[in-house]
Amino acid sequence: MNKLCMYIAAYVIAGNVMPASADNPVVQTCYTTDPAPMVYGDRLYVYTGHDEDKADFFWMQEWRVYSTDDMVNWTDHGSPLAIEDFSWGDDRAWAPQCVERNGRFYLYVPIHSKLSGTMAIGVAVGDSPVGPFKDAIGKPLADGSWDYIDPTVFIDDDGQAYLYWGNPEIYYVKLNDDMISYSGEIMKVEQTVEGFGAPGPKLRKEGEKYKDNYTEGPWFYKRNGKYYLLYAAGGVPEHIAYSMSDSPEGPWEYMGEIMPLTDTGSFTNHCGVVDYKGKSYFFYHTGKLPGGGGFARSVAVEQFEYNPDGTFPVIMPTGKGVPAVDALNPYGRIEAETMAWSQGVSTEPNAFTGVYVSDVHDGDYIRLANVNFMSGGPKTFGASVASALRGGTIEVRIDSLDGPLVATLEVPGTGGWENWKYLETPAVAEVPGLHDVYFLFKGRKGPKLFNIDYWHFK
Ligand code: FUB
Repeated sequence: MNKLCMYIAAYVIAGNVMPASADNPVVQTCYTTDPAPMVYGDRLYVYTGHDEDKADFFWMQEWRVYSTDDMVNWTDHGSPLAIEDFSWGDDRAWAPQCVERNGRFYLYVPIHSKLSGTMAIGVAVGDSPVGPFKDAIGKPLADGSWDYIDPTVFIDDDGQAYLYWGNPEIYYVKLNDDMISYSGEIMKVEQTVEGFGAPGPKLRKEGEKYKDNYTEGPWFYKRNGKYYLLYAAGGVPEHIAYSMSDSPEGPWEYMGEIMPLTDTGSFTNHCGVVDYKGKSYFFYHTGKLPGGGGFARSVAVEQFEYNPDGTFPVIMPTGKGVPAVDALNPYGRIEAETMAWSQGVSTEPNAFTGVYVSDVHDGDYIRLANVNFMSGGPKTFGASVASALRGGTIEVRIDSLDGPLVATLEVPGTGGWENWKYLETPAVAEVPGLHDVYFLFKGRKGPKLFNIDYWHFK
């Protein structure tokens, strides 16, 4: 038994319940959409769109990326790519997907093209999974149709990469090894009742009831020799359905619904699927964050198991989220923008510190899940903070917002919202083992209190 398992066993034997799952939606600091998970190294990254506050359409301006190594605590890496990074694009930063090839990261995105006045597919490249990314070719990879949205990329075992996309038609190309160009024509998939539950949009008969129909948001991959195409289906409101094939270019067989229609508060849905640390995860979006809705969506995740024959079970949206697959070690610098849940706070980027936690007000809090204090518990708690006003207090509590107090850090004014000061305070309680940790922010009611860049238990 390794050390972590021993601690977990001791915790459970002692009669404690493991505080081990995070809630949906995954991100609470802003609206996030169209999740595209990617495993690289020992982390899981999720690329998302970003619904603007109070939007009345998908007026989306940037893409964002989040990562985790335990499935419950997510680090906000900010926006690695935005509309202005494409000289030829001017609006609608819609559903992205990233893939790694030979140590470089290729991010495929739909964006409104100034050149055609319709939607187009762009490709950006970066040297790290969290960017920054830059337009790889200075022009669209595919342009000239309102159908050109929602690219999904997959590199097959023989090295051939495929890019699928489209609404309401389905298109694909074979990408060249450089990942920024393709060979041959853009192919259109023939939609049939057998393949997708209905003929293509132009051939559907008015008034006829079909099994289902492809709408948008394809997610293409291979597992155990079978190819999968998952997609939003049924028109709006959308559910998620899928088709399977023995070949990357079809023919496809319609397999049924994965996430049926339920009242998620969002009339779109958009999925991404990934295996990570031995478990399978289904990412999607809802309108469930406070203030959320059809144009204020949020990424959520469910764990699932494939049926023995490789087909999908039905997956329903939950508010519960997924169990932890690892514990968070708090003895080291942890970015403050790592959280299982938060209330009230936002995040902001800064060229010097990277992303930090901002908009901290009295009563706001951050929760971290499944934090392993190991045998002794911490001796000190410290944080790098900044405040242009009078500051406030960080109360560190475990297991609930009014759980045992571990430390209280007084934050003074530091002379600026980005004048960082590292401050430390002794821990007042021994809290060995696994706990959820709450940072509860207190201070004057009304104004912003302080910003936090990172924290540290010793
Ligand atoms: O986020 C904008 C659009 O909404 C996406 O491209 C579609 O898949 C739908 O989720």
